[in-house]
Amino acid sequence: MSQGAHALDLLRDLKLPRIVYNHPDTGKPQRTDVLLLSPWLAPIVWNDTYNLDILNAQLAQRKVRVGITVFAIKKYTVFVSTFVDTAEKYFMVGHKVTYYVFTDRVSDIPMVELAEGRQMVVLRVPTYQRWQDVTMRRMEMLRDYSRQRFIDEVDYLVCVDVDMRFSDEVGVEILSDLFGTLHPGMYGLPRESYTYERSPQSEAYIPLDEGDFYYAGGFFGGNIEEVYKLTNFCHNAMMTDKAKNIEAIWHDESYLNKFFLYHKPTKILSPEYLWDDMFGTPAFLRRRRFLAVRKNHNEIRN
Ligand code: UD2
Repeated sequence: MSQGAHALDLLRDLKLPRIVYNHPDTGKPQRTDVLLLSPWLAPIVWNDTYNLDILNAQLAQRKVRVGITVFAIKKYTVFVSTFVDTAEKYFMVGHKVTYYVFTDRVSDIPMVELAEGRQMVVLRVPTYQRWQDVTMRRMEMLRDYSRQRFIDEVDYLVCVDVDMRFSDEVGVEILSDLFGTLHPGMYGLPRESYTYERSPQSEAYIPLDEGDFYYAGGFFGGNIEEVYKLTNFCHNAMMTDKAKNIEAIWHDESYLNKFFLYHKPTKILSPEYLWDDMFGTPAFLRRRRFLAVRKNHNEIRN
């Protein structure tokens, strides 16, 4: 039997359970204080705009497998235990999750007890002297591992910074073919003030009259094909610039913003999904789900 026929056979036994919830009101938008849809009809995910029970039931039916990647290179291994401990509490609870921890210091990665259906894979990778290269080379490694490994192991990848902690639910509402996250520091600002790369010589260049949102480098993802396209684009653009001795202003984040401008994400996460308490707690922010951990940049990067 072909693989395709076998996959269809499995669907014969599909059960559609009854779920009871409030009737959606067609005359009443879920929220009026924030943008809920991009001009290309990608949902922007905010609290009080979705029903997680419905989404959980839908994705559990598909037995979705989620990979979450973090890089803990050099001293950043200190962030791993808080990251994983808090993810166990809040990230994709009840679903199949694989943590992929990329590191140059395998023996420094703590063993954390994980819930059923969850596992951790530690991947030894090279390091770079400059912190800028450490953060930028993530794109190359994510691309290569997507092809070698992730494509066979998971349905979606969530690629995040490690110096973070979960402090509230981050569930399957984030999943989509390709998703990015609104940067908390640029939220609500006019496009001209976004810190895109403004030099036309760079592959990351975005002119002043273009740009939808400013996306954060620390939280993006999608299915493996889309993450492959994204990381491949960013890595190649960085290499082209490097050959000309150019480095974009915000490193990988600048190239990510260029990619998203012309390959629009199919879902956008609100700043609830990447917040830093130094930006306060504005009224539109009903939940703070994933928070930056305080760090001394000089001390930790050197
Ligand atoms: C922002 C972005 C980050 C990246 C960077 C580029 C957010 C929250 N963060 O973070 O994603 O685009 O700008 O300038 O949007 N790392 C190591 N070891 C090192 C240095 C870095 O493992 O020695 C890894 C680690 O996973 C870290 C990530 O690289 O979380 C980004 O580095 P950062 O957090 O120091 O950069 P930051 O805070 O400027």
